[in-house]
This record gives sequence, C-alpha cells and structure tokens, in this order.
Amino acid sequence: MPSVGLLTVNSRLATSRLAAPLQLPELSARPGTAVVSEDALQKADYVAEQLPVAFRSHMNLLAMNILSAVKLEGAFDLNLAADKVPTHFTDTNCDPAWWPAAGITMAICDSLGINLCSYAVENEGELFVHLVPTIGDSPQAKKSRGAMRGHTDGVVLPLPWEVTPNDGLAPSPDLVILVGLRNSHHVATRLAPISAVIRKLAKTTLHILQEPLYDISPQISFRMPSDHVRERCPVIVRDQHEGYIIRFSHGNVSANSAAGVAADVALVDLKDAISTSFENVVVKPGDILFVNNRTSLHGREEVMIGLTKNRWLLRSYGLYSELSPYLIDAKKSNHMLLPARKDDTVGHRVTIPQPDA
Ligand SMILES: O=C(O)CCC(=O)C(=O)O
Ligand SMILES: [Fe+2]
Repeated sequence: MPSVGLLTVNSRLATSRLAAPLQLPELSARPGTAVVSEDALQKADYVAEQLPVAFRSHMNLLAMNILSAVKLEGAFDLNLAADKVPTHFTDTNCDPAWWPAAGITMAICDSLGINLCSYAVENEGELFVHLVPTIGDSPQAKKSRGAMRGHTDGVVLPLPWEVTPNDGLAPSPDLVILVGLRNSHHVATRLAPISAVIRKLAKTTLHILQEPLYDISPQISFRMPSDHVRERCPVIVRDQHEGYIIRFSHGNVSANSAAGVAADVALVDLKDAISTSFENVVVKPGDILFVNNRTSLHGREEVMIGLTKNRWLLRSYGLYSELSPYLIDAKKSNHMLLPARKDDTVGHRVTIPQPDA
C-alpha cells in the first residue's frame, strides 16, 4: 500500500526517570476541591526545580504536537496497602491514600502551564477519576475491565478551533493524564501515534478522512442526550505544523448517512491501521503518562475480573488554554467544564461566562 511519507513528527513516546521521587504535598482535602489547588500549587515551584530538563523539553514537544506521549517514571513514591483500592470511578469515600499522587500531578501540571480539567457530564465532574476494574454487568462496569480499542477522549466535543460561542461546549482535552498507583499484573495502556497510523493509509483514504463526512456520538461515560451527535466532521485534520491530528473512537464515529460508501471504507481502513500501530506502555506505580489527545490514540489491554484490586490508575484531563471561558459555573468549580448535565437546573447552558467573571 502506498504510504504518505513526510511525517517524522509525533511518532514516539519519550520517557524520563526522576533520580529521586518528588516530595509529596500534604493535602487538607480531596483533590479537585479549591483548597487542594492551593495546597498543591504551593509545591509547584519546588516541583519545577526538580523536574529533569529532558522531561521539560519532552513536554514542550508534546505541547507542540511533535511528541505523542511522555512518561515520567518514578515521580512519586506511595506505599499503598493491598486493600486500598476504590470500588468505582468516582468513589469519594475511598481511602485518601491517592491524594498526594494527585497533588503532585497538579503541581507538575501547574509548573508546566497545563490546566487540569474535567467535564460536568462525565463522572460527576471529578477532577481525578479512579480507573479501576469494577464488578457488575452494567455497560460501564464491563467497560471498566474490558480491553479498550484505540480512541481519543471527549471525542464528541469540538476541537479547540471548532468551539463556537454560546454552543455550551468546551473543547475536548488536549491531554489525557494517567497516574499509576497500582498495576501489579502489568496491564498495559496502548498508544497508537497518528503518524504511525497515517503511514499505513493510502493517500485517497487519508483525503477522505479529512472530509466532513463523519458523525460523532458521545462516549459511554458522557451523560449527554443520546441524540446529541456532532455531525459531518473530519476525523483527521492537518495541523499547523507538519503533522496531522485525529479524533476517533471505534464505537462513536460513523460515516454520515449521506457520505457514500467510500467514507465507510476509509473508516474500515483506519481501524485496520490503528490496530497494528499500538505500542504497549505499562503505567507503573509512581509513573505519570501524559498522552497527547490530538496526536495519539490510546487504549488498553483487558483487565481480568479476578484482578480487581491489582490495577488502579488516576485519570485527569489537561488543556493548554485558559479554562475560564468554559467553566460550567465559576463559583462552583475552577475545573469543571461545559457541557452541563442535562439534569442540572441550568440545563444545556448557552451563556458562556466572560474570562474575568
Ligand atoms: O486504563 C487505561 O490504561 C486507559 C483507560 C482509558 O483510556 C479511559 O478510561 O478512557
Ligand atoms: Fe481513554
């Protein structure tokens, strides 16, 4: 198959290791509350000084869409007792053993100009979600322990330059941040950089995927109206540098009914290309993985149900832009972004607060 050539960018994961783990902040409340931002941010200067130069330059390349993922190994040291694992994604009553790891992640992000955020429609807007395999037959529980095919997070949300005032939507995250607390069976996160995927696509396929021919529905974790569809979108977009960016999710992207058969075929080719482009990355305790949600698809190996206590990652999202235009309610939270939940009293809000509100 002819390859597209040209791309040398965003093709790899860069890894740095800290010589000694960072000193953990003492937090007085659960991360995601305003008081914790203050506690954690007091550590940001100290953290900035401790971060290896190589890591800082990797993070700059990540922000420029030149790298697709960066892993910081040995960022913190936590001694978790064997039974200290939350039972579900938003378990707010679980042991606070995870707070310092979240605090150090907040301090690192602050020192790098990354704004951590959540969406009000997902996981109650919690800033840090527990990625743990949960028991039960609900679609969410099954998803929590199943393998995950390649996807970008927040796929139904606009790309930053697609955001239109008053549509009540924040952009999808620039970064997906995974923090390792426990992973004793080395269940891998899987990364597929767009550059590797694109090299496997025929030129015509790549062109079709850049046409506004695809409809996108919300991922299962997003509590949005089931008829909320982002229509006629390109899946792949040329970015301002030498690369491309992608939004994709196997279950949530389909060719528009008027798009014609070539759009369907291009999607099948894309899925094939993704499936052979993965690199496995094990996020171990103390590791923080920063995934560029524009230039990398991510997924996961299956987490076996018998291993429920053996894997626990925290997940948060990051944006490089200011959050203030997209906050659901600046008085309520400094990280929870639009869209609002359908059952919130404000409904599908349309007024976007001014940046200085
Ligand atoms: O568990 C992982 O390693 C990744 C999970 C993930 O992609 C997600 O929850 O969206
Ligand atoms: Fe994900």
